[in-house]
Amino acid sequence: VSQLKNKKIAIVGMGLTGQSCARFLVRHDIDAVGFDSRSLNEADFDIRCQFGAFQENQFIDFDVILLSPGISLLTPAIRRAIECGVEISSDIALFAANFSGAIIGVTGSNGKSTVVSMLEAVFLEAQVPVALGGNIGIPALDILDQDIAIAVLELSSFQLETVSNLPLKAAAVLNVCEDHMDRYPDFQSYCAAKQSIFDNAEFKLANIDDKNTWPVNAKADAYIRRDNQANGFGLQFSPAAITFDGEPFIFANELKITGIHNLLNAQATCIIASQFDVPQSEIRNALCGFEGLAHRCQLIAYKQGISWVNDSKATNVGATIAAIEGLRPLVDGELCLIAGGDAKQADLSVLANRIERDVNRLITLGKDGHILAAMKDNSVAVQTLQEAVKVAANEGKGGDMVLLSPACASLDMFDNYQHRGQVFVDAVEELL
Ligand code: UMA
Ligand code: ADP
Repeated sequence: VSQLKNKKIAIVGMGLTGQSCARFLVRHDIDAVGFDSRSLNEADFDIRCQFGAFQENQFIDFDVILLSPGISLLTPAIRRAIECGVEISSDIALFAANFSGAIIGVTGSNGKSTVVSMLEAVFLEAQVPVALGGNIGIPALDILDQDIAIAVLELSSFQLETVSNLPLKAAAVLNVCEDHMDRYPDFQSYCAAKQSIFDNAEFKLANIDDKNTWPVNAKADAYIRRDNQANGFGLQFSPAAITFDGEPFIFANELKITGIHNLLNAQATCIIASQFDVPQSEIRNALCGFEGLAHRCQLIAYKQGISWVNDSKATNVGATIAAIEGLRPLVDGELCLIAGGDAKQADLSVLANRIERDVNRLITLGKDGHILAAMKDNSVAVQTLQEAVKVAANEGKGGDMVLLSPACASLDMFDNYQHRGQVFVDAVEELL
């Protein structure tokens, strides 16, 4: 904190992150100015603010910018400030510099929220004081003053762009697939942002099947894997289980959540928790009691003999592939997929084989729905999610599953993925 005293600080972006930075600085009696390109009301904030479109030279006279993750480093006013020698920092960097406990960082295109929530459950079971922060929706600085030994941070690629050498006790890159391609020049830049989580991490966990998750100039200490191995945690199929030292440790049917992807999430949790010496019995208890998070492959209703599943959080292709792979084996009848939205410039064609093979009926909506619609004969394009639910109900029969797993962001039609999920839940509730 002392390094920030007497510096000219701009907080750029006054959403959740910017507001948490402002509160932190005010608590430490440090002055800053907040900026946001929306026109907001200054009275709502703890610091002086300026609102409106960013001018190219707006930030060049500051010493430090605390940048929100939703604002790209390529924004002209930010680029200009960097050229002029302004230091870019963030809430995550401030958190790491001021937290005295152990930090665990989890990134990846999918599974971050699930894994950090599983870790929280495991540490609580072991009576280790823990808190979650970061991309999950709780700004990291808001957990700084809690009396905790371990902070588990969900870190997005955006958040990783504005920190370097994060001192992490353990770091994981769970998986990567194309996401946020509207923000990165290419897929490799997105992967590089994720891989940077390892730069100063003591224990590095990557995914053996995905080289894009591996540390660049170092070796991973452990891998998430789909095979069984003599030492450490692994996976077996039929019967599906997480294994330890070659033997079943938790069978899939002991968990309340479904899908191979969730077994892999649980496996990642086992590996990280073991690094912190949590006894295996407590890891097991916590994972077997874990209910799963809303909007992620969540069974929300069983109506007219049809299972209705809300996977609104599937905002990229990897999540939708995981949902189809995980849920298809549970369906006796037909699988009807509702998908589409804003693909964020990702290549959706990697879904084509899955849809062709495992989806019986496809209902599409949203900005990029037409790209998906072309992948299946007789797909139905609709204008609203309510209409999608009606079509799915009219055409469905007992034993079927209707799965909302859009493979796209929701922002073309909804406030966020929670809103999209709730609209789906409400529409299903209205069915007789
Ligand atoms: N803003 C500008 N100019 C711009 C863009 C944004 O002024 O060009 C302003 C907006 O008007 C708004 C503020 O910046 O007032 C929003 O900042 P933000 O987009 O960084 O959002 P926050 O409210 O600070 O929330 C962020 C994360 N949002 C993003 O990364 C987009 C939240 O993740 C996170 O929970 C929160 O910090 C706490 O750490 C959300 C998210 O969508 C859930 N994340 C993406 C994802 O999961 O795919 C990465
Ligand atoms: P994130 O925080 O990374 O977005 P979530 O746990 O919120 O991850 O899950 C987001 C979406 O990804 C959901 O649709 C969920 O079913 C799916 N998912 C969760 N874990 C995995 C995984 N390991 N691999 C692929 N998809 C996953």
